Amino acid sequence: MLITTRLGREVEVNEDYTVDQNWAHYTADEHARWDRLYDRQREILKGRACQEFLDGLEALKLSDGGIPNFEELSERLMARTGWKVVAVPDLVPDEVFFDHLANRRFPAGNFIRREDQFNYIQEPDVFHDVFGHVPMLSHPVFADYMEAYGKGGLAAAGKGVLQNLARLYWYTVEFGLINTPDGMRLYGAGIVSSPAESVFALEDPSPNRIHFDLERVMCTNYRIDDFQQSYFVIDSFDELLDATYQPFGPVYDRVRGRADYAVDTVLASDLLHHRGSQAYAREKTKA
Ligand code: HBI
Ligand code: FE
Repeated sequence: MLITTRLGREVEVNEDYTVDQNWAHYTADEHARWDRLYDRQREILKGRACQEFLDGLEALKLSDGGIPNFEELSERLMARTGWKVVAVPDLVPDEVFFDHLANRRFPAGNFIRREDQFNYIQEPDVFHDVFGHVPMLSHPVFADYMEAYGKGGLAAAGKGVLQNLARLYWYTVEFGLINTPDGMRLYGAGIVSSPAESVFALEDPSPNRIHFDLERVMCTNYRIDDFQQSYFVIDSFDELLDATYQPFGPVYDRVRGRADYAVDTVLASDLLHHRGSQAYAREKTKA
């Protein structure tokens, strides 16, 4: 079928919104841009990203030179956790997205940001999707968590709780932090693919760092326009998977229709790792 992407491109896609990655079509400039994005981010992530992420990056050979070929990447990933990477031209509809995850397929954008978007792009391009998301999919427990999330999404359809589920994804898969014996580390794809947020999320006194709690997260608003004002911290990936291994039906019943927490709220019941000064967000509002 023919769809129009949010950037106004008309693209022919399969029923499940996938396309051919068309690896031969990347220009030398585009491959070189991947390499520069990779090198910069790899340096920033030393001592900041969790070991599971860094191990995935090595194991999947995402630094082989140029934009990874999804077929070769999928072979390596498949051997580890049974996941594969499929190409999509844009964000896909929620149900389609959930169906891919529930079947251990990660939909990754096949285009790379332009040079003038080197530091920031709102759309998920191949660098965010592959560098940011795919390394964690080589970790068996995280791989199961992503499948469980997809299944939870399919079960959420028509129940009025999609927003709650989207927040879970946001505060874990995209912006999650993890405690390790060496200190707090990053695992969220939105953070590890952003040079500025990699430093901010971990080191800035501004944001709250609150221990992960499934229902708390599902009721908390998030920012799409700037750094988060609260991050949620897990102790282990088992903690994350355990939280999603209960039937989501009763969880949905408890969170449906509940009032939202603001992005900077701290509750008496929160297990706080760091109470944010919110100085950064306040400065931004003044400006
Ligand atoms: N599509 N390609 C793509 N990537 C995403 O991260 C994505 C999506 N569609 C929907 C979606 N994310 C979220 O709205 C869900 O997690 C709720
Ligand atoms: Fe993402």
